[in-house]
Amino acid sequence: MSSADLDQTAKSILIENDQGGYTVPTKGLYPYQWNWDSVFVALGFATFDQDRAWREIEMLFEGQWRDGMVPHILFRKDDPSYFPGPSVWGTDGGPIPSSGHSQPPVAATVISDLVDSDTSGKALGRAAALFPSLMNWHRWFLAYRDPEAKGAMSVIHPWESGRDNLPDWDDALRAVVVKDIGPYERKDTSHVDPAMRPHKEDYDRYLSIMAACRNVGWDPAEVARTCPFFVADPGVTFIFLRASRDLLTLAEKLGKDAEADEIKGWINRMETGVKSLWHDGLKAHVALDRRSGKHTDGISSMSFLAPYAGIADQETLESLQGHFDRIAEKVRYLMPSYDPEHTSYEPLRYWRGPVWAMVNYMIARGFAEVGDSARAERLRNDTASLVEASGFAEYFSPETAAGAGGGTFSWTAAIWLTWASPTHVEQAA
Ligand code: 9WN
Repeated sequence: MSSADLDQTAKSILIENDQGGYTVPTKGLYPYQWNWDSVFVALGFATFDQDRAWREIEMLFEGQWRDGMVPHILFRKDDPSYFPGPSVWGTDGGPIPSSGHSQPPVAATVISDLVDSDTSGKALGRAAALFPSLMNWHRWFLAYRDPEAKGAMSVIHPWESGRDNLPDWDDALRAVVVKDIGPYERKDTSHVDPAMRPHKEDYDRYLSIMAACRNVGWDPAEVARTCPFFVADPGVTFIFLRASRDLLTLAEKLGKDAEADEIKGWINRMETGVKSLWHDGLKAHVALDRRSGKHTDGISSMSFLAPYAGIADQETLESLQGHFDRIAEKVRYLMPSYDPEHTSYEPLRYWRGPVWAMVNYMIARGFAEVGDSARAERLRNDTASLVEASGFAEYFSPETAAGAGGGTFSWTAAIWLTWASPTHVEQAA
C-alpha cells in the first residue's frame, strides 16, 4: 500500500472508531474512551479536523473527578465485551462512570501542540477553558502519586502506567496478596491470542489491587497510603514533567502568573526527584518500588524519555545513546518496550518486548529536541516500516514486524498521521 493509501486508511480508522466526539482504541477489545489513547488520537484528528481534535480531549475532561483525577477509562455506555467493567470498579468520584485511577498525563503537551498548530484562531480559547482542569489534574498527581513530595510519580496499578505487564511491575505485583476477587471471566483473551496478553496470575493481582482500593472507597489519600502496589514509574514521571513544562508555557501565554509560579515549583521538585530513579549500574532511570524500596533492574522504552522530559545532561544522554545503539544491534525494529538482553524480554507479549508507535513518537521527539536527529529519524523510519509491513496494529514485534494485539488501532493510526507517515514528513519539510 502506498503512503497516501495508508494515510487514507489511518483517517478511516479514526472516523470508524469515533463514537460521536470520543474515539475507542479499537472496537471489541477496548470499547470505551481511554485517557492517553484519546489524547494521542487528538493529534491524529488535528491533521484533518482541528475541531474534532479538541472535542476528543474536552470529552475526556468531562469525566474528571471532583478531586481532580482524570480517569483512565470512561464508561459512557456499558459494553459486555470488556472486563472489568464499571460494576467491578465500583467508583463514584465523577460525573461519568469510570475506572478508579488515571493514566500517563500527556494531555497538557498535546493541548500545547494543538495551540501551536492552530489555524482556526479558536485554540487558545479552548485551551483556556481546559486550563483549570489541567492544573487540578496535575495537582492531583502531585498530592496522591507523590504524597511525600519526593519528585517522582508512582502508579497504584500497572494499568495506571499504561504499560500493564511491563517486567518492572513483576516483583511488586507478586507481593500483592490475591483476595476479594471471586470468580471472574476475562474478555481480552477472547479477542486476542492469549500469548500476546498478560497471564492469569497478573489479572488476579490487577483485580486484587482494585478490590483493595474499592475497600477504602477510592479515597485518594487512603489509596496512596494503603494500596498494596505503589511503584515510582519513570514513564509517568517523565511524561508528567514534560507536560508540566508545556503547561507552564500555556500558563504564560494565558497570563496566569500565579499558576506559572506554582508550576515552576513542580518542575523543580521533579527535576530533583527524578534522580532517585537513576540506576547507577544500568546508567538509566528505572522503576522504584516505594513499598520495598527496591529499584528494578531493566531498561524499558520509557527510560529513553529522559530527553523528552528535558533531562538531557551529558551523562544521561550519552548513556541512553549507548543503550539505544546496543539495543539496535539486537532487534531489527526500535524501540522494544523492554531491553531485549533482559531475561524477562518477550517479543510478542504486550509490554514485555513489543514496539508501540506512540512511545516511539515521544522518544523521537525528545531526541530531536536535543539535536540527535539521526536517532529520532531511525525511530520514525522504523515506525513507518512496521505500519507498512503490518498495518495499524496495537503493537509490533521488534524482531519480525508482525502486528499483534488489537487491529485497526486508533493511536497507531493517529501517530502515523501526525508523525510517521512519509507524506507528513514531506509536508513538514
Ligand atoms: C487496560 C487501551 C489501553 C491502553 C494501555 C494498554 C491497554 C488496558 C487493557 O489498552 O490496557 O487499561 O485492558 O489491557 O496497556 O496502555 O491505554 O488501548
